Amino acid sequence: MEKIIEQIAHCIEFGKIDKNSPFPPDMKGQDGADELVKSALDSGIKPSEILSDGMIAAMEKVGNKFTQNKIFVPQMLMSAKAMSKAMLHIKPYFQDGSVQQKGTFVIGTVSGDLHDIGKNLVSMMVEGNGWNVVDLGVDVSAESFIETIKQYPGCFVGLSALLTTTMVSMEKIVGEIKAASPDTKIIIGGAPVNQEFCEKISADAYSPDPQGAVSSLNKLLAA
Ligand code: B1M
Repeated sequence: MEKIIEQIAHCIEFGKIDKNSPFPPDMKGQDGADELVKSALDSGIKPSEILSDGMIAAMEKVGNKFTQNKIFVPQMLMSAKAMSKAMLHIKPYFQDGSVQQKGTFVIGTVSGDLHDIGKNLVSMMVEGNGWNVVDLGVDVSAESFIETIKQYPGCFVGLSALLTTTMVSMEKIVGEIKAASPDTKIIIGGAPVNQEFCEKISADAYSPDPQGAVSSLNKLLAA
């Protein structure tokens, strides 16, 4: 593997966004994911190679470390920020078709619920795994999900809920999406929900964390 791709992966894994970012302290003053991805593209390395061997591979490591409690929310956010900044250089190649995305993932926090920190982490991890993510934000109604599903045929949907009271909204939204679009696959997550609830409301998968959401999506895509 090209050395610069290994450096990009290192920056994303440890949250080195760009040259000016002070974190992590042992990389102060060095190029970050932003500059390195630009240099790699300028030197003619394929964007798809930078994305899959450097950026996505690093985010997978980050997701696994988070699942295993080896890192926590702040470190994961720094990695996700490095990924997002680097992704700005790769995005034009999605539009011209030289980098293929896996599909579209429509995500939102269910109606009545304003918590978005976990949902944003899921959103960033899924984007970092090569999906087009449409993030509808918080307090999202069934109608809004259904309208968006129409705009992105074949998309997958993610619902997040943090309140026991909004688990009711989640159940209602799953029912309405399935009635309007029976083939749409729905992944649910958030602190109060679990596998048992997932089965009760007939969602397609439950994930306890962002890496789990990525794995569930990839499994549903392959099925
Ligand atoms: Co609220 N809040 N809050 N709150 N809040 C909780 C959730 C609560 C547990 C606190 C408590 O009482 N101990 C409690 C819920 C109790 C319950 O229902 N069982 C609660 C309450 C009651 C409330 C209010 C009702 C308080 C009030 O006004 N009386 C109110 C409700 C507002 C509303 O939504 N309508 C409220 C408001 C707020 C703030 C606005 C102040 C703020 C939210 C800010 C924001 O999100 N932008 C807030 C916060 C920050 C919290 C706590 C402290 C932290 C939540 C969080 O971000 N965790 C929380 C207590 C706690 O958890 N310690 C609490 C970190 C985040 C990374 O974890 O979101 O669980 P989490 O996401 C995880 C997984 O769940 C998973 O991945 C993430 C990473 O592992 N995941 C998914 C999440 N979505 C997923 C989707 C997937 C897959 C995985 O696939 C699609």
